[in-house]
Amino acid sequence: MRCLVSGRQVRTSRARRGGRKHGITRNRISRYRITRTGHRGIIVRRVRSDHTGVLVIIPTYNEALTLEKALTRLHTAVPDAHALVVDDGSPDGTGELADHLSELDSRVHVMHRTSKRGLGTAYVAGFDWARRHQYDVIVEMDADGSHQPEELPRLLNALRHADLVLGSRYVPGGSVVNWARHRELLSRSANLYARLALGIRIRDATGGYRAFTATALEHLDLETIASQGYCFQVDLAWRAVRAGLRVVEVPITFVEREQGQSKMGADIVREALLRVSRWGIEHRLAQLRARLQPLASKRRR
Ligand SMILES: Nc1nc2c(ncn2[C@@H]2O[C@H](COP(=O)(O)OP(=O)(O)OP(=O)(O)O)[C@@H](O)[C@H]2O)c(=O)[nH]1
Ligand SMILES: [Mg+2]
Repeated sequence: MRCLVSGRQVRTSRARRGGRKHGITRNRISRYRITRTGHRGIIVRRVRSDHTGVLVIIPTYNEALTLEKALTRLHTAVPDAHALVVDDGSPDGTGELADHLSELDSRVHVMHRTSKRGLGTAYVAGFDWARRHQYDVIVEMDADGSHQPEELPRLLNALRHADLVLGSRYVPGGSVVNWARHRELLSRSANLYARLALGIRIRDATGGYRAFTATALEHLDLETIASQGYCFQVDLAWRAVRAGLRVVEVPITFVEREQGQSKMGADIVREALLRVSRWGIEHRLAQLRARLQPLASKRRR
């Protein structure tokens, strides 16, 4: 496995792997009850028991057909993981379904927001919840089955030697199943553009199957994130690289959703294009300034 910041090979020796499951400390927290915050109409339902260290955040909008299966698969693959469903008032009843599943399973938590406000803001709200409840590892995962929970143990294993692990469709061993050609082309082009504009080596910066250490998230300045759609993923990866975090990619098989509808739209593509272009220009200008500065000070002397 290669670290994308230093370019160094990351060691995963048996000796270093031994010990704790997933290399994660088990944090215990006190119980808490239904919390209602007036802030943006967010309601967090109760948690009934102490938890272990992994929280999988699952943002949902109209995923009633797929959510239950995703949670069942998650808990079969990683029984100790907790899940936080962040639902944006889905008209199809996803939020109510999530509440029901949470009643049945103490590992499932639900955050309700009153309206659809984008993937990025859903994750930022989830990250904040994870921080307040002291989870050690935070995972991003879609509800539509595209991100296979069976691959999560590999991501968690890789996190033993990284700050951020990106599930990657575009490194050797990674793949995409059943995607329409135009979707794959769009995704590959977006990644190529991000790589060139930002000068990063990440092959799949737009993917949304990831694992962070809690400490890594603290370095990402989450309160300043304005990205709403899927460029949020590029934003986070870019921030991680600039913060000098150890970012690694592990191959995943991304499977096109079989049920429900995609929320991908032209506005999301436009936002990504504009923001990545702006970050790229700012980055190149900063590089240029850094190169010119020694010349300018030499001339002054
Ligand atoms: N809370 C919340 N979740 C969202 C929002 N938009 C998308 N999601 C969820 O984010 C995840 C990814 O969205 P998808 O529509 O599957 O987008 P995608 O995976 O890029 O596109 P497809 O490959 O076409 O499925 C899913 O679990 C969605 O339900 C939103 O505005 N708010
Ligand atoms: Mg999807």
